[in-house]
Amino acid sequence: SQLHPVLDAPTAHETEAPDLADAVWRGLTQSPKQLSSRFFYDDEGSRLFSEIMHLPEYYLTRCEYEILDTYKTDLLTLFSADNRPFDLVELGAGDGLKTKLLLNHFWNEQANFTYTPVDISKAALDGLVADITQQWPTMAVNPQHDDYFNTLKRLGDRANTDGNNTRLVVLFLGSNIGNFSPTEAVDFYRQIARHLNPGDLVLTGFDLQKHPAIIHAAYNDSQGLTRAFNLNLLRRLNRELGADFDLAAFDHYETYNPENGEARSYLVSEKEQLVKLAALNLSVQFSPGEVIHTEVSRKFSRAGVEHLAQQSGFALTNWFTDGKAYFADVVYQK
Ligand code: AVJ
Repeated sequence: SQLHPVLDAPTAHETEAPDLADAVWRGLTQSPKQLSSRFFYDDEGSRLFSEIMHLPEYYLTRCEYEILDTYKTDLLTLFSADNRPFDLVELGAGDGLKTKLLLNHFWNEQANFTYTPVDISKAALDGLVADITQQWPTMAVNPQHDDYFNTLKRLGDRANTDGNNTRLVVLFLGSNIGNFSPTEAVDFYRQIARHLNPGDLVLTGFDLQKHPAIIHAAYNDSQGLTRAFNLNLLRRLNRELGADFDLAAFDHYETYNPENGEARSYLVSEKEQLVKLAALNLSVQFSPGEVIHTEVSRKFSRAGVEHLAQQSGFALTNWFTDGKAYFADVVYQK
């Protein structure tokens, strides 16, 4: 599809992602305070998220697993259309739980493909690659320890130099897209689109709008894992920025607004307190009940998913859902 020429200008995401120190400085000196959810995923955060995926309340992973299992044959037909080899480029691969289901099917069908998992957690990526080489010693795997935006640059380079026939299939599963604002999502997909060739595909997992209580419970689990995941961000700042956050003096709080589909996570200061961040030479005052906003997990309508495709230069070709229609895995074609 054709993109508007203005989109060829570099965008904010193609410059270096701001490092932790800069982002934390800005986030904690503004009002209301905020920290980006992309800082959740240190090694401990990635481990906690793997546990969250097994929670009874966290339906997202099970629903997506069901979809991929049900439609794996259809997906292989789409990915390998015209007998072209394909490269599965997975953004934010994590522990690859759901992807292994696809890899297993593609391998058994003797599909001609390579797997390129991308993750910012070295531990998660190493674990995934170890698993895969153990299970399929001769599978072509090219792990990329990097963030999405750097990887997108490389995707672009490959698209420009590749003389071969390989179809790029970008996987962005698990409703990771939900962490982006609507504007960021369009920007992100436009960047992907710019680097892809006609016939290349993107498979995205979208968590869908449903009864608000079901969504709220997924981010407010009874075992307190989501709470630990949220608070781990403060532990990371203590370690990496010499901060002295008292983890017992902050609480986890979740809201879901069914009018706009936004689940929002906060850390709440339990009392009046002063927190020092030595590496930033910064002291931050908290009033009782004051919050740090840490995450948005956006829930989509079908119209929203269609709109994103239109806005970013893709055609929506397939819409796969689980039996309860809680979640959708959607194919966009360039
Ligand atoms: C990995 C971003 C999809 O938003 O559902 C899980 C992260 N946060 N519980 C989500 C998360 C709290 C998750 N994503």
